[in-house]
Amino acid sequence: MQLLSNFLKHKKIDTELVELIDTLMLACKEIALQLREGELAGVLGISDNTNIQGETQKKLDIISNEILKKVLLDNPLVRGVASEEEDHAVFGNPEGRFLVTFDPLDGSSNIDINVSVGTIFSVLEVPAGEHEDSDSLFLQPGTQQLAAGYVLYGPHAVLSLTTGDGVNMFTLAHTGDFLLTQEDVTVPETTAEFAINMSNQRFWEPAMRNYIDDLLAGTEGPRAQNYNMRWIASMVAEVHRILTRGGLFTYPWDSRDPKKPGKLRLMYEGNPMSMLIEQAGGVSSTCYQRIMEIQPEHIHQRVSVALGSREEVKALVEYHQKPE
Ligand code: P6P
Repeated sequence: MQLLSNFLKHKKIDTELVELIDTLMLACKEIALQLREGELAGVLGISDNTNIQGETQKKLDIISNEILKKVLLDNPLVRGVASEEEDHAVFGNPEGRFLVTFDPLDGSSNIDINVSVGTIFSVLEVPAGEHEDSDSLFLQPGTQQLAAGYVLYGPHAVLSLTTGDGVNMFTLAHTGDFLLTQEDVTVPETTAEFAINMSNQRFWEPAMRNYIDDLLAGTEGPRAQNYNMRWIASMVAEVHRILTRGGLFTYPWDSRDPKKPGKLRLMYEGNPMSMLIEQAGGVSSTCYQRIMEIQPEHIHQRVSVALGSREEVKALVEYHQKPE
C-alpha cells in the first residue's frame, strides 16, 4: 500500500503542494480522532454561537475549524484561509503561496446521530503581485483550483483527492497514515440513483419539478427506467457515493429565499466537489452553467448544484433549456 506523500511525489506533483496536502491531512487526522471519541470527548452537541450562514454551530464545527486554521496558518506556505465558519478570510505568512478554502465539517447536523460527515477543501494560488490581505484574493473561478478534495469520516476515514490529474482515494490506517486504496476513480456515465431533498419540491423551478416527476414515473415515464433515491444530508457522503458507483446529486435553487441561488456555498462546497467530479469524468452544473466557470463575488456566495454521472446531469440540464 502506497503512502499519500509517496504517491504524490511519484506522480511528480509540485513538492510545495505535496507539503500543503500533508499539512491538511495532519488537521483531518486530529478531526477524525475527535469524532471517533464522540460523547466520550464531550465534543457533541451545539455551541452557543451562530456562524455567518446564520447556522447554530456544533461544538465540533468550532473545534474542526480551529484545528484547520491553526495547522494551516502555522505553515509558511499558506498565505490565508477562508472557512465556512469564519466571517472573513484569516491570514498567515504574507509571503505564503497558497490560499485554502474549507468547510471544516460538512453535514454537521449528522454528528449527534453518528452519521457520516466530512472536511471539504480547495487549494488556490495567491495571484501574482497581490500584497494586500483581503477576501478578494480568494475570488477566483473553480478552474483556478490547484487541488481539491474531502476527507469523509465514515465507518472508515477516506481522502478523495485531485491535483488536476484524475481522482485517487486514500484510507486512513490505524497507523495514522493515508494509504492509496483506489486509483484513477471514474464516475459511471449513466445512473439509476438520484439524491435531492424532496421536502423542498413545492419550492423548485418548474423544470426541476418536471425532471424529478419524470424520474419518479420510472419505466412508465419518458426516462424509461426505474430510479432509486438517497438523501444523507451530508454532501461529502453523497459525492463519495457518486464517485464510487455513480448517481446524481442536486441542491437546486428554490423559492424559499429567491435572492439566493441555492443553499450550498461555491468556494468550499461547489467548486472543490465540481473539480473532483469533473476530474473523474462527471459533470457539475448550476443547471444553467458549468459551476467551475462562475466568477465569485464573495467568499460565502451560494450556488445551485447538480453533479454526477455525465448522461444524467446532461438530461437534467436539458430540462432547463426547454421553453416553459
Ligand atoms: P438539508 C449540510 O448542511 C449541507 O450543507 C450539505 O452537506 C447537504 O447536502 C445539505 O446541506 C443538506 O441540506 O436542507 O437537506 O438539511
